[in-house]
Amino acid sequence: MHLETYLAAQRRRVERGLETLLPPARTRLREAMRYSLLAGGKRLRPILVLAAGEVVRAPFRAVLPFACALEMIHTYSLVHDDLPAMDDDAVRRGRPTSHTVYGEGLAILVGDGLLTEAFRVMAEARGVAPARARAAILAVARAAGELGMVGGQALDLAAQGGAATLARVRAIHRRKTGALITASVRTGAIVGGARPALLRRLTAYGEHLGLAFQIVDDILDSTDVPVFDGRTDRVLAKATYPAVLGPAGARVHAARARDAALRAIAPLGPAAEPLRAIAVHVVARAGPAPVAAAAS
Ligand code: GRG
Repeated sequence: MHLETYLAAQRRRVERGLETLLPPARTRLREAMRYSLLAGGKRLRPILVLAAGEVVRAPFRAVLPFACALEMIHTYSLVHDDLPAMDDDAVRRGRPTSHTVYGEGLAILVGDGLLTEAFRVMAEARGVAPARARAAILAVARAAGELGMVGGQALDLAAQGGAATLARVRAIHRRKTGALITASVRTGAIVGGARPALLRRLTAYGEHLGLAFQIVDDILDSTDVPVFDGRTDRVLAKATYPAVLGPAGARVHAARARDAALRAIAPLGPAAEPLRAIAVHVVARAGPAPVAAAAS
C-alpha cells in the first residue's frame, strides 16, 4: 500500500463530505465557519475514522458523516485555541486565524457552530443502526467534552508556570489531544459494529497513536527559546515532552508509542494496513530516534 496515495484519496473524500455537509450560505457566520473548516489541514482524524471503518468493513457512506464530524470538532478546537484568551495565534493552516479575519466574537461563534453542527451531522447520518450511532455519538461527546479535550485544555491552562513533570504532561495530553484521536478510531469501528475485543485493540492503538502524535507535535514545535512570564519575568515551564525529556528522550518515547500502537493491531490482517502505515508516518515526521538512546 502506498500511504501518500491512500491519504490523498481519503483527504479528497473528506473534503467533498465537508463541502456537502456545510454548503455555502449567505451569512457571515457560515462564511467564517467554512473559512476555517475548508482551510486544508492533514485531516488525520477523519482519515482515522475511515481507516478504522475499513477494518470492520463499515459502509463508506455510513462512516463519512462521522469522519466529517470529527474534523469539525477538531477545527472548532483550533479556532478557540487560537483566540487571544488562549494561545493568541495569528496564523493557522498557513492563513490568518479566524479571529484576525472575522473578529473575536464571530470566531467564538465559529467554534460553537462547528461543534454543534458536528453533533447534528452525526445524528442525521443514514445507514447506521440507531444503537451504533448512539454509541459513536457518546464516544465522541466523552472525548470532546470535559472528560476529554475541553478538560485537557483546562488542565493545560491551570498548569502554565508550574513544574512540568512527565506525569503532568501525559495527563494533559491524553485528554487534550489523545482523546479525540482515540475517539476517531473508535468511532469508525463502532459505526461498523466492531465486537468488544476488536474495539479494545483499536482503542489501544488510538491511545498509543495519540501519544505518539502529541510527542511528535511537541518536537516539531520546540524551539528551545525560553518563554518568559511577562509579569514576573520567570521562565515559564512548558508542558511538552521535549521540555521534560529533552529532544532525544522525546523521540525515543514517540518511537515506543508507535511500536505499542503497531503491537495492538498486529493480529488484524491486511485491512488494518492503512492504520499501521499512519502510525509509522506520524512518528517519521519527527525524524529518526537516536540509536543509542533507543536501545536503552
Ligand atoms: C480550545 C476546547 C479547546 C481545546 C483546544 C487540541 C487543542 C485543544 C488545541 C490545539 C493546540 C495544539 C496546536 C495542540 C497540539 C496538537 C494539535 C491538536 C495540533 C494540531 O493538529 P493537526 O496537526 O492540525 O492535526 P491540522 O491543521 O493538520 O488539522
